[in-house]
Amino acid sequence: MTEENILAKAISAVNQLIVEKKDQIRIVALTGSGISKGSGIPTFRGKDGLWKNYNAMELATPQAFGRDPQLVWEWYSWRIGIILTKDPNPAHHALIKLQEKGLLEWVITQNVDSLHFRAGSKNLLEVHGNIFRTKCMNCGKKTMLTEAPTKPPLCECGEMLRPDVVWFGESLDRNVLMKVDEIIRTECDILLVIGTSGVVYPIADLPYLAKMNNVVVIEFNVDETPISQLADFVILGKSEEVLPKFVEEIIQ
Ligand code: BJW
Ligand code: ZN
Repeated sequence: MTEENILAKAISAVNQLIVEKKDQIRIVALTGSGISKGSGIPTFRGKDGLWKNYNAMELATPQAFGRDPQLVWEWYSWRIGIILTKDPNPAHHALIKLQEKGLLEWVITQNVDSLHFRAGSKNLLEVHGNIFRTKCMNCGKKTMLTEAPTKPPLCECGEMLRPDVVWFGESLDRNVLMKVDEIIRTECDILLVIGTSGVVYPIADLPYLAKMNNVVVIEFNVDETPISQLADFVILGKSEEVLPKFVEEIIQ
């Protein structure tokens, strides 16, 4: 089947559900770094991914920060600098159109780049944190950055601040995890899985949880992933190109 046919089939399945449920359809988007690729922000894995040139374990773990906070901050400052020059792309905006039509219940994002927020997403869960937020290692105070720090920033209490993101080996916020679990089990008819490799747990479990709860799973990615095997539809293509087409056909 061609990509156009798969897209058409997914659109027709969603429209049929909308008719059956009399517009009470609840769509949830689960996004990863691929949705921001079209904005010019690198993904993590793959040939142009961040982990191609940087070792995840030397940068995205609490141990790495403990060993060399200067190095870790340099990496985050570099990324903040890139993100500050980028804007939400048509995929982020397509989700806003779904939201405005009352069809999109939640956006669950693994991204830390704030692009969903900047696009105008309302019910947004940033499950891996936010690169612009810092957290004090001592008093826990959280602060927002407006520019890339040139050296490791300090809290008013004198202790070093860290990026308020979730590193490998750290638990995601318990309340957020309980919320995403509840959303998938009780507030979701259709899950759009957009631009994630689906290999980082516990979030990688969500499409499986969705399937167990009879949710229709539609994947948008440039490549197949482990999620493709369970997805009802796999739409291959750049999310910034394909998602707007999909949404246009759903909301008309
Ligand atoms: C496009 C596109 C375009 C490109 N259009 N698509 C169970 C089993 C095995 C391991 C574990 C497990 N439970 C926990 C673990 C350990 C670990 C883990 O999952 N490891 C695996 C890698 C094996 N998980 C954790 O440590 C988590 N904590 C936890 O579970 O605590 C309890 C615990 C601890 C220890 C042991 C056991 C339990 C925390 C995970 C935190 C992840 N943090 C990061 C960094 C965040 C901060 C930062 O940004 O610096 O989060 S890592 C990185 O990966 C980042 C992302 O959010 C996350 C997911 O990546 P994502 O978004 O999917 O990006 P990519 O690059 O992987 O994929 C991009 C996709 O886009 C690709 O598919 C492309 O094809 C596609 N694409 N262009 C559409 N234009
Ligand atoms: Zn402090």
